[in-house]
Amino acid sequence: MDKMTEAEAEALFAEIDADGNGEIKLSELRDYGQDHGGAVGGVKLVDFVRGADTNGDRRISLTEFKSHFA
Ligand SMILES: [Ca+2]
Ligand SMILES: [Ca+2]
Repeated sequence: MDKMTEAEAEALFAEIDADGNGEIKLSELRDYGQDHGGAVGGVKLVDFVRGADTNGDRRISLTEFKSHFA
């Protein structure tokens, strides 16, 4: 997929992080995916989590998100 700018990645992160706590959890991803065809930035959710969650806590921090997308 195409890389985003850092600002675009931050905007997308904020959109997915529904409760605004600075971490994306699986339920937030699922809710987002339901409105966006099961994909985030063109990446399937399961692959997204596997790729972006580098420390394995099953939540995506903004740092992880940006290092994955931007
Ligand atoms: Ca959250
Ligand atoms: Ca993580």
